[in-house]
Amino acid sequence: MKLYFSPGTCSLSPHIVLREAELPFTPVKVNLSTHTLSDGSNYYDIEPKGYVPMLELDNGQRLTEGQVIVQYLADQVPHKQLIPAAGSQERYRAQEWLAFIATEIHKGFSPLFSAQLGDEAKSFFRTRLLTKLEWVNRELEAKEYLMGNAFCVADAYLFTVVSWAGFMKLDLTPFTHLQAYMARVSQRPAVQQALEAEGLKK
Ligand SMILES: N[C@@H](CCC(=O)N[C@@H](CS)C(=O)NCC(=O)O)C(=O)O
Repeated sequence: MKLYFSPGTCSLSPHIVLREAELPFTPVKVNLSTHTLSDGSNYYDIEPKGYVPMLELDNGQRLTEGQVIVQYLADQVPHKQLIPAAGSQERYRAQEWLAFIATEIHKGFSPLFSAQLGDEAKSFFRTRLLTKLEWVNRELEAKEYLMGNAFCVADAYLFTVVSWAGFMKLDLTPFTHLQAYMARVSQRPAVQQALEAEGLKK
């Protein structure tokens, strides 16, 4: 398999999951400023939406959408229990988290990265995003991970997007449970390996 990624972006989530799953893969770095690969090829010719992450399977099929990619990966290694079994009530719970992270948190950050938006607009989006994170913080009060006491692929995704908070002037200090959670997830060996491989280790 090949993972098309760009360091520190949302592709860190499937990168972490690949390492949690101990699945062999080849990372392919995408320059998102130019949408090119290191050999100069146009990324839009490979992924017409121009987004990372993209997973290329050994049979040549290409999968996009981070929340789908991480479920595919987890389903390849059921013994690792990275997500509840398909069809179970708990699986829908995990999907509920993945969808919330994708639509409310991941895409909640997007306006903050915009070069077009001014400070006033960004302040509006920052406040809105903080209300979502406040809810997540409350959810984490009595849990180690989003699904309870076991790490799940949704944790790789939440960790990835919340790690952008520092760059975006989001003050997480009131969110003590979320902060403890971020520290907990960051200590996982697979997370450390992924951060190291992407050149993100402090
Ligand atoms: N819907 C996609 C969105 C992925 C996405 O937003 N990727 C960003 C990086 S975090 C990207 O590739 N941006 C490049 C661009 O907008 O051209 C998913 O959930 O996987």
